[in-house]
Amino acid sequence: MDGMNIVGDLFGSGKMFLPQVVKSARVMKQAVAYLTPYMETERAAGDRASAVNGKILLATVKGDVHDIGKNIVGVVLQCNSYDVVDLGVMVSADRILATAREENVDMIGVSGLITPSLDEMVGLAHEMRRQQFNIPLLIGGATTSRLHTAVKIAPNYDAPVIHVNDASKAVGVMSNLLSEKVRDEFVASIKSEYENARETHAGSGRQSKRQTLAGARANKATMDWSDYRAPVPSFLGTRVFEDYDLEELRNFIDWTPFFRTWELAGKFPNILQDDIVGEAARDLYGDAQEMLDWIVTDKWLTPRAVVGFWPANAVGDDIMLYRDEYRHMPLSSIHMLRQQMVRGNNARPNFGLSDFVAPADSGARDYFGGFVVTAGAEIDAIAARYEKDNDDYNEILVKALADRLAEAFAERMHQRVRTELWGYAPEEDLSNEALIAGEYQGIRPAPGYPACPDHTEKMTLFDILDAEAATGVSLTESCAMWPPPSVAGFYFSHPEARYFGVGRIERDQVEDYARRKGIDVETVERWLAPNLNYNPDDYTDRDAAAKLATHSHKPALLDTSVIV
Ligand code: B1M
Repeated sequence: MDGMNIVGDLFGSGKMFLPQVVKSARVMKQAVAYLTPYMETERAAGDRASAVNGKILLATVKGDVHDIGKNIVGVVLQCNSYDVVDLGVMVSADRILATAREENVDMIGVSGLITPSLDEMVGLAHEMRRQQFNIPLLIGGATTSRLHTAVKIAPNYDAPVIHVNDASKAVGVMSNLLSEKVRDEFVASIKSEYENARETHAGSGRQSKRQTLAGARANKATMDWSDYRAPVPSFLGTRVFEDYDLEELRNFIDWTPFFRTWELAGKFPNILQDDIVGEAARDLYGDAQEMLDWIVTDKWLTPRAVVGFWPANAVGDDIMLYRDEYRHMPLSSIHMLRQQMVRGNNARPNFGLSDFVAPADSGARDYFGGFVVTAGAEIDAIAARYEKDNDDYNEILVKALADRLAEAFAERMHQRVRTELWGYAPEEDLSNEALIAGEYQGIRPAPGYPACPDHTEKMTLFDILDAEAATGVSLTESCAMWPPPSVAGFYFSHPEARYFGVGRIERDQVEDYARRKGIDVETVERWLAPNLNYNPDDYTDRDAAAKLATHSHKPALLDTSVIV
């Protein structure tokens, strides 16, 4: 424990790096596991007081499957002598709160990486107030933010609600909250900081000026469809790829994000020679290569994919997929969003992904593709074995490698799509670096990413690919994918297709989008919360009904759900 305190201090002061901390924690955890029966006997005999600083419950919220960040936080806290009750992933508010009572924890820390998790956190705070809890609630995970915590979560609960940016901050926050000496001052300063954040946010009104949806559509990106004709893919419908060769996928790994997961900043391969993190990066890379050898040689994982192509045309902002080349029978509609930012004198277009598919009235026969890939469902059992052995280091390592293989699989399948399966770039011959830099024709945006931030479009994609039956990947209620090392996305072939961020959108687009999808405005607002350029609370039901009534007379609005 004394040794771990030194490790914790060195990590806090930037003299030790995460992989070294997690490895040290492994030694401590395994030693503690050995000593626990003796310590419990001593404790029962009243010989020894508990050496624990405090107790926290950690969980990834309902519907979300990401846990590497949460696990790292857990290890760092344990290194600093905090007791951690980790409930794992996809944990409901009810279970979190029941366990918090049972375990008598000092605080709760929740993690989430996708937009729907933000709403779960708001619900949890609300429920904590209703059930009269008074322990602090800590919020973490990519997509959470100090601002969202201050504006949306904290007002629902009376005890402290604090955003924790990364693992290195978690210890400070927890120790401040548990210290009789500094607690009140710390809580007051967070309270006033969040109050200020709320005021600034409320005062800022609209984040920035947006144009109407009609204006944005008038400024869409236009392609010359007589110039580019996508070739007919080598098959229409779906194709399943079972038990994909791991050795082949290994060559497509992008290593830079792997080091970011371990909080080592720098680009691969230069990071291996970095003056500051080089040594830690080299050790980690060596361990990763050794584990990859085992994964490949002993076939620890069974990667599976499904890829599909359909005849398609853009219909307004949506992409209509047809059952066959006659294009009379729609199969489904993929709903897309459009940028509404004001771009000076409209010198740059307001992009929507449908701009990259030939419009139905262009006379061009276009195609559209979709995919789901997974590195393998076995990851859960492999990680559980390491967890049982108190080996957080290898548990995190194997999960991070499975994530890399999932992304490598998406990269490799995309390459095969361009050169062979769709075959619109048969001559392409690019190095892995060029692939990572995206130096090829076409794009593969994924639902949830900035160009198509609505996670629910995965439901349509899964449906048309019959993805669960084909790959074993399923969607949670928040549209996260299980198993976690999985990626789902769309293929666009047009040479001018490019990535962009939809950014913030206005109420007129949300209403239009809700109508196209055949769902209510409030549901769209929940799924697209970070993209709204307005506060949904400012719209009463009556306003919304009135607006809908006005809009429904506008012929420019398109209702593809009726066509489908
Ligand atoms: Co994806 N992904 N991803 N992804 N991915 C994000 C999260 C995203 C933000 C990228 C983006 O759009 N810019 C985006 C979510 C957008 C949104 O919803 N708002 C996204 C998406 C959309 C997706 C998919 C849905 C894409 C698709 O296929 N359609 C898909 C979903 C996967 C699934 O559902 N199973 C997907 C897939 C993947 C990969 C498999 C390729 C891969 C691994 C995912 C995984 O974790 N299993 C991946 C990755 C690597 C990322 C990014 C690039 C990095 C995530 C990560 O591992 N970070 C991420 C973008 C980003 O974060 N910049 C992104 C490292 C990790 C250690 O950090 O978990 O944040 P993190 O934890 C930190 C802190 O947040 C904090 O401390 C930790 C350590 O410092 N913290 C806490 C976390 N929990 C805490 C709890 C606390 C305190 C602090 O309590 C006390």
